[in-house]
Amino acid sequence: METVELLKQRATERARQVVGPAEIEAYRCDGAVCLRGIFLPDEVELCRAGIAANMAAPSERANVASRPDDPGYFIEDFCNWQTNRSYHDFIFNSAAAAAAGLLMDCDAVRLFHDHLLVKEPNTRAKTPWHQDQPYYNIEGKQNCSVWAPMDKVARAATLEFIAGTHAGPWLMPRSFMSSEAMWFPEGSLADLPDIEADRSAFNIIGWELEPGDAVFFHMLALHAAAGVSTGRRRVLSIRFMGDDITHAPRRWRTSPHFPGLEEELPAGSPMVHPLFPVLWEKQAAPDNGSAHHQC
Ligand SMILES: O=C(O)CCC(=O)C(=O)O
Repeated sequence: METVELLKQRATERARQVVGPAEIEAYRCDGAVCLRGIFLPDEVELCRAGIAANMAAPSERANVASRPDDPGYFIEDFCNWQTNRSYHDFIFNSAAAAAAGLLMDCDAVRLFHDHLLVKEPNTRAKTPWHQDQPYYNIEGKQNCSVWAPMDKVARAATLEFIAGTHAGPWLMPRSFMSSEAMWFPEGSLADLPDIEADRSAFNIIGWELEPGDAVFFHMLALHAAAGVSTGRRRVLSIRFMGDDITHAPRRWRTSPHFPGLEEELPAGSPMVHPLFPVLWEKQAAPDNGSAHHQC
């Protein structure tokens, strides 16, 4: 039987093999970095099993993000790690949290939530340009999400980012389907520029991906994805929090929603709560010699 300690040590070793000074620098400067082969083949199988179980019985938080006349289907679901054993083991035992810890340069990594994003073949629905953090109930800069595809993803269908946008400012979150301002009140944050009107004006980055590869990105990095053609595109995103993250209860229903959390974690509290377990802690390690340069 593998002990929790042994699994954690292995995950940290694996993350250290994949995350070096170049990856840390790319994350710091661009707000997104591709980590090739961060997940092992049996972890990909584990995550696929979790997605199959999730799709067979979506939670009451699930949301269809494609229109009824879409030839494909885009479904999202959130916060299932406590009931989905495969998600639990994938999140707790893979190198994802350790890699996020190295990229964020923090002492401890907590789970924020899991987010399923499946586009079935021929899904026309695009994921519009957006930042993630304005939809959430957290403040702080040390944060990281991993977008982990469990199918091959072509460059044309991958998650794209505008390098450097993680430095801010926060931009207006809108509903994907109707573009409504359902979170911050209309006019309270600047709107996004029309990126698709002139893509060449922006430093857009993105990677063709194989199962096992994943993209790690900051929750303020502007990102978007196209629809898909013939293949499925099964993705699990895992959201991580670093040392400086605090609770920011909102007057509106956040996405995802954590009902009743405000009574337990007042505004400004660190996210110390069983809903957000610690997944990784920095061990005393020799300095890898990386220095911070100007981005
Ligand atoms: O998978 C997608 O289409 C969008 C993913 C995304 O926006 C995210 O993981 O934050």
